[in-house]
Amino acid sequence: MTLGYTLYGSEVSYFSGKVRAYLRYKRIPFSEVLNTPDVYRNVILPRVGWPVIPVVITPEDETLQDSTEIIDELEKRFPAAPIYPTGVRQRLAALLLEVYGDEWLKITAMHYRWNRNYDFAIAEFGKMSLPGKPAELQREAGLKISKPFAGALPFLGVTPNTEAAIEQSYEGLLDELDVHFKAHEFLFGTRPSIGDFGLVGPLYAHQYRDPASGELMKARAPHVAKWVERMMTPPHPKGGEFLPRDEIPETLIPVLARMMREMMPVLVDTAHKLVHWRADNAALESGADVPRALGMHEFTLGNVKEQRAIFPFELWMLQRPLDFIASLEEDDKLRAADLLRQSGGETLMEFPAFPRLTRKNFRLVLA
Ligand SMILES: N[C@@H](CCC(=O)N[C@@H](CS)C(=O)NCC(=O)O)C(=O)O
Repeated sequence: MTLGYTLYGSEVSYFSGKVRAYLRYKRIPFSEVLNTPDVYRNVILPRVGWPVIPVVITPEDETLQDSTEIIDELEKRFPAAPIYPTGVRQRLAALLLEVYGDEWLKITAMHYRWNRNYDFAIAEFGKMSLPGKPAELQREAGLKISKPFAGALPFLGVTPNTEAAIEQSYEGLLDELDVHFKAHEFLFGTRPSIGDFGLVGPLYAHQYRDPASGELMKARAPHVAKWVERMMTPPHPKGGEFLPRDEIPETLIPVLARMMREMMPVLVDTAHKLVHWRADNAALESGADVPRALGMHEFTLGNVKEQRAIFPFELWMLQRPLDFIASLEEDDKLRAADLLRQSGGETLMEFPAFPRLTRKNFRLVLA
């Protein structure tokens, strides 16, 4: 018998860290089960249809998948200490930073894991695959099951051409966040928000726990490392407050500006590509599967250009802040626009239209 909720995931996994941190902050009773091959075969594939973590099973035996859907469902069931700020600017910034953490920092996380922490990562994947078996066997298994992950690097635009730009961008982000977390416990005060949970995905498993990355974080940005520790071991679960008067600390503007500069051109181009794909597939109806990738496009990071895959899933995530902006009344919309202008994100006020996306049976589909 398990108590409460079951989280299927692992310490090495990006989105498991996001959900684990959330469950701990909300003091939701859960047990965590490692995603061994048996678990994929007996639990995840039959319930979800494809191999992915994290998966949460509720006490009523319902299956939840995708960290965002898990968190939103649990927010309904455990409404005390909401992690969505009510202030317009804080809420918008939190939703945006969730998108940035979930979708863009994958590039950073995957680069550091597979180019800077390779042996550790293989050993960890091996332990997951063959728990308790000799290291040599685990290494073999680790090499095998890590292939799709390590092999994803070029699709994320991680190539020898972009490595230096990725590290420069990440170090810049660390510096910016370090200034912020020197003064604030979390992004918007003493309570973590959905933005904090989005950022801790990459910043815990890959960038704190993987040893070479952890050394870099602790040496260069000790306040970020302390924030990761607060996220994973909440100092006041179900407590803390968002800053009064919907304040956005000045120290977050450079972080939002970095997101807008790096990620926004990719999101805009992804929207155009999805419009074209929809036109080319005019016969498809609502509920039709949307491909995981729509070919490749060029992106720019720092001074370099590279190719990466076009991921429509990123627009499903972007719908969240876009829907929020669209829901605002005039005065609030002006406040949101003002924050976006300060961060170089005006594009979001007039983001190009694209076919609406939703999820059905744990898959991305046309709405
Ligand atoms: N957007 C999903 C992504 C889940 C995800 O990418 N999980 C990774 C491990 S952290 C995985 O299992 N990937 C396998 C795959 O994507 O094929 C979430 O928020 O949960």
